[in-house]
Amino acid sequence: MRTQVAIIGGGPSGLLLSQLLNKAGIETVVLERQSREHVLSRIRAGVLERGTVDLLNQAGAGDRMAREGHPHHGCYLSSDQQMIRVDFQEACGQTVMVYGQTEVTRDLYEAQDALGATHIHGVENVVLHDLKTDSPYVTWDKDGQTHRLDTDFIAGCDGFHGVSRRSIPDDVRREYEKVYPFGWLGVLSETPPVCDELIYANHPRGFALASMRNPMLSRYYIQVPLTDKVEDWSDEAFWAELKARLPTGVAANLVTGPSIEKSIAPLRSFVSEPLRWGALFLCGDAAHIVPPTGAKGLNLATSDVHYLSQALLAYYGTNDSSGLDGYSHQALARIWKAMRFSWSVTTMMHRFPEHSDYDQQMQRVELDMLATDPTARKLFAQNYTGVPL
Ligand code: RFL
Ligand code: PHB
Repeated sequence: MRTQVAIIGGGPSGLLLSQLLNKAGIETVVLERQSREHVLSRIRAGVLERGTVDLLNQAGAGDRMAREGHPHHGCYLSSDQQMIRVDFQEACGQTVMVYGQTEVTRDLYEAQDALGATHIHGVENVVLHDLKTDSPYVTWDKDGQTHRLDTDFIAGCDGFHGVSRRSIPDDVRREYEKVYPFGWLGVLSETPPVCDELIYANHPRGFALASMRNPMLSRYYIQVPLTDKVEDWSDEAFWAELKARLPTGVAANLVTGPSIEKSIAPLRSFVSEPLRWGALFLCGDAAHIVPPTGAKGLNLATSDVHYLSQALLAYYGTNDSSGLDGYSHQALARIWKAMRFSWSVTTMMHRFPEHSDYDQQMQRVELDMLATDPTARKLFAQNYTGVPL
């Protein structure tokens, strides 16, 4: 079997890349470890930057998002009882789109089906071979047989636990990592959102986030110690803790109900450099992880895909390989900006076990600057809605 671009991983990065390339007549094969149903059952991101929305439209996968997504013109940061609104439109002329990653992924799978793109699910033991030669190939096991795919390039879109990043030799790869001493407990519930915009809450009991998917589907998170297990948290205990962390006036409007999903995600900042090794190019969570506080993970994955798809189009269109040569440098410049923003919002909003009164004062003054200084709000809004591609 032969293709032009082998794509490892059928999450949002892999599907979007495959879609953009197929639309331009470049052949791809997507190899995904899980079933399509499993990929579509993962509840993750909820906030899309303008650039991500544009890219989904360009990929021909934006129609349902235009009908069912919710443009947001601002968000709130709360500091104990104080509500600080950042008006994105006023601060930087941009908006974001609230539309779940699950829906993005579903739309991309449907767009791929319409183009007749090739996806192979249930692959095991994927191995990347001869990456530094002109004839790289991929092997995997399925149904008791080993299969082989010869290819020009390989896109590693297989997330943080995938095989692609680890195929770059240890002495070439440089990793930067910061692990935070807490996680987020997330709950999805079929209840009306407590507020019509997102609220990021800084509270002495810990961080909380009130988010949403649509007018009858809420997504809430609370900061929890890494030692907590999902089983430790009944729905009642979750709602009580969330209420305690939101400003009293907001908490009074909270509608509670049974959770339809509940999970804990640890928080981490991570970058692996370079993004290219011979024929292999890394995109999305395979190369970097941000803590979810800045809503950047999915958006960074799509910006990587934008740069890589442009580079591949130039290569196949006019034999111009400068985009491929510059991919790692170009994508990393944007990745590090999102790393800084995600780290700074995480640091400003959470309770850290080691934080002193001094650190608490630093949080207070940063929030106060956002409340009082239009320049501080502009910088926040520019980063939240996404630095230009
Ligand atoms: P994914 O989504 O992890 O997909 C990788 C795919 O590769 C498959 N795979 C393999 N396939 C073949 N062979 C192997 N050896 C393989 N190993 C793995 C996996 O099964 C999977 O299908 O990575 P991708 O495509 O790069 O997408 C990244 C995003 O999923 C991620 O950055 C976001 O979800 C992060 N994120 C958020 N991002 C935002 O932009 N805005 C948000 O509001 C936001 N909220 C969040 C988030 C992530 C969260 N969690 C759970 C980590 C909220 C949470 C709670
Ligand atoms: C979500 O709705 O899941 C969500 C929204 C904003 C974030 C993180 C997660 O910063």
